[in-house]
Amino acid sequence: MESWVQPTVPKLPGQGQPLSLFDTSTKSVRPTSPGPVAKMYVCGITPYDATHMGHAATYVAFDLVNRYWLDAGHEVHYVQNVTDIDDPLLERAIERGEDWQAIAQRETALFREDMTALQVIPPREYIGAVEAIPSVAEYVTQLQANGSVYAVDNDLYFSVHSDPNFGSVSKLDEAAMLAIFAERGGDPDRPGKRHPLDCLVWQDARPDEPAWNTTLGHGRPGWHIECVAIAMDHLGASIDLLGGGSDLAFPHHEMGASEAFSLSGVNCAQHYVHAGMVGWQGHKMSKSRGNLVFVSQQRHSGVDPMTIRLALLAHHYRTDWAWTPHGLEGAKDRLSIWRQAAKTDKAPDFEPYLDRMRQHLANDLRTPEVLDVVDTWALAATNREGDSDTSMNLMRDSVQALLGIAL
Ligand code: 5CA
Ligand code: ZN
Repeated sequence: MESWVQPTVPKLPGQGQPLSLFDTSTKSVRPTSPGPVAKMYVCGITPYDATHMGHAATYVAFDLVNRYWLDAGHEVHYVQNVTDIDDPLLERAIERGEDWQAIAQRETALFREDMTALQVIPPREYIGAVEAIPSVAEYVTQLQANGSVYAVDNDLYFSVHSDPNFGSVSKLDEAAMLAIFAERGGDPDRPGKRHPLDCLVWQDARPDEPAWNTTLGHGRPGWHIECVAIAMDHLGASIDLLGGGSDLAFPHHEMGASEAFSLSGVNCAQHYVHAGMVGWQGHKMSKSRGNLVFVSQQRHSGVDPMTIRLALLAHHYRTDWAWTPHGLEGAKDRLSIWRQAAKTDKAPDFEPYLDRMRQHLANDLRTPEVLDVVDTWALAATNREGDSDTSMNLMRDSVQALLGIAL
């Protein structure tokens, strides 16, 4: 699938400490240790509705990882999927009386526009679930061969307890897993399953639903194996970071990690990183609940995308927080102060501020503190404290390279 437009990322002098991130599987902040090529897979959208602020916050969080690794001199191999066939998309198509493919194409196009406007660096490979179907069929065949897959009617299930480490990503106990499995696409009560948590890897064709001919027969992939197949095809068996919002830790990344382990015998990711949930009007923003603030809606009503990005960056990526008009106003003021400050002719040397920006980013992406650092510089520049007129360029470049804020 076509990705989107690459933003300008200036090269900065020097570099910071290695990036440390909170890893869900160890519940600790640990240094990342990529090789020359950092490998990152972030779960993409299910394109049945427009990009909301929760999606934007999650993709901006991983964009900061991308930018920090680039700043540290790594090449970043970033892969993302689009779940362009799944139940929610088909349900929406029926509800609206629209073709499911038309919805997927339209919403994916809008997502690309939103990501471009928000200066999110595009993935090198942007892969649709539909494109990955032949590959999914091959991986499912491998899972069948090693005995971790069984049939219920003509559907195929992955036996989660074939992996002795099942549960090690989300660290939830079985009762907690059972409680949320059904809410997040699982079918714990289906008769014929060997264990309620076993997950679908291949669904036999249903009447009136799209299906594809593969070596497994006529059908379509389960959700988790889609991401496993795309990640393994493009990044190999072991990656530096598997990411998404916290609602993906279980079941999606838990199941995916087990399927991947069953296929390769190695842990699929060094870090499992999850962004907090953004809410609106008292609840997690979700397409199913319909309480959404869309990026495109804000853009079309004249909000500068850089204001949106700054509003997102004002929250630490790992906390749950609520979108508010007040937060957007604050970001607008901050952006205008930074833009003003960057036009002055006397300011403190930015280099020590760049060091501090990097220190806070390296410590689990502490963006509220990073914004404070830039605020402090901007205040001094506005008061014409200091005597450097070259710092303005370094400030602009730093803010653009590390935060994705073009002034
Ligand atoms: N296609 C799957 C992943 S393979 C999916 O979860 N799609 S999604 O459209 O529902 O979500 C896309 C990404 O946005 C996921 O990483 C999800 O965790 C994240 N996300 C969804 N809602 C929110 C929210 N309210 N706040 C923060 N992130 C969210
Ligand atoms: Zn995924």
